[in-house]
Amino acid sequence: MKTQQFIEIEEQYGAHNYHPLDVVIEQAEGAWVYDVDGNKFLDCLSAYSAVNQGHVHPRILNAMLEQAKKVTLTSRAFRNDQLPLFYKELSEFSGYEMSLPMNSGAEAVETAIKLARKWAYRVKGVPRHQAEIITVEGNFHGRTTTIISFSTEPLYRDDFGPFTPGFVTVPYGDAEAFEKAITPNTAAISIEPIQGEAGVVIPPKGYLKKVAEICKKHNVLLIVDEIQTGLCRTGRKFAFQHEEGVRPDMVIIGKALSGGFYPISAVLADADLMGLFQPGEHGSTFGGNPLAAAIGRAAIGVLRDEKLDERANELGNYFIEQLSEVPSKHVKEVRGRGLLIGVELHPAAGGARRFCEALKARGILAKETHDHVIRFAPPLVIDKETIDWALPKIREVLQMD
Ligand code: IF1
Repeated sequence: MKTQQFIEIEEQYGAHNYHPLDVVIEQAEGAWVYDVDGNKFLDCLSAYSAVNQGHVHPRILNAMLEQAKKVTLTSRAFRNDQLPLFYKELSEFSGYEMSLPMNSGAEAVETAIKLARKWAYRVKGVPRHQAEIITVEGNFHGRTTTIISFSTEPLYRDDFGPFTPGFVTVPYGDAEAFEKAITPNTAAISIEPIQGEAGVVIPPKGYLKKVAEICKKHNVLLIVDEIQTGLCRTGRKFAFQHEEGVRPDMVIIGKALSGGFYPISAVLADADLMGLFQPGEHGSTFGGNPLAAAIGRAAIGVLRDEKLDERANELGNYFIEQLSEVPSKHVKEVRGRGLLIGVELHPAAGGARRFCEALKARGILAKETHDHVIRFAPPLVIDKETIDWALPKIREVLQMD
């Protein structure tokens, strides 16, 4: 079967909740993907940063296959021999004392919300069911009904109410507005250190540090969503580490926690906070299963042993610098940290989608975000030669009429 046939079947039988580029991928390795017509593409999306370790990383694949032969699912009614080692690995990697494993990113966000609320009632003394969580404009934390309740994107939200109460929105990048919004009932603020979906939006320098200080001062928890920015993507293990002295109370991770093999997410926190969860209060059939734990251990091992943070930092600086030097009437701004890069186009450019189509025709898969931004986020195992292969093609596309 060829591309067009696959697309027809998909359109007929599948829900139309996406508008993908018309490329049907059947295989992948490292930074490269291959379609059903025999074309090869450089992946500049990395499944939204889920394959930081590169597609089908052999070490993670091996861990998955070996574990799948032994035991895949026990439920948390019984213990398994992989989860303890996964916890330990996560703690050593992150510097947080404990973690709670879930599956999708959205579930981990829900977990953090529940933990923040419990902390508000049991520790801070907020009257029951009055806890507020402050969120920011342009946020993206997932698709559940509670999470879309504090989305500011009409497309994600408007047809799906009624909404979960208990959320307040302030502008992103404005620490003062955050401080003003704090009430005695405020449990937490939740932020992405860089807003991915909003178009690789980097807040002003010092913002996160300021927010962290305000949190301390007012006894409010700082929750950082590192689902997209964490696990080496931005040139640090976590993007919050770009500012010195910031240590969030909770860090949410997902995506690359499995290197793309399996949905694995987690909330990281110290024992005084994570210890608030009591048996029965939270859980998931698949969360922390032995297959996930074995995959997660290998995925973390790859990030650490291949020093993918350093690699993302070096190659990201190079890629951003090179992109910044492209003379193009369409480009408004090139911005990024590590290998999370956004090229924002002027509105007159006619939208980023046609540029992504043109990149695809030249063997590069990138995805527009919010109409005017092209996102470049290749797997972190990409090398300089491959970036140098892509640059002339990107240049050509940015210089189209
Ligand atoms: C889709 C976007 C990216 C996330 C942050 C939580 C989640 C995500 C910071 C939820 C997920 C994904 C979801 C995916 C596309 C993608 C995305 F454009 F939609 F916003 F990456 F930029 N926090 N982001 O970025 O994690 O439940 O999906 O595992 O198609 O919705 P999830």
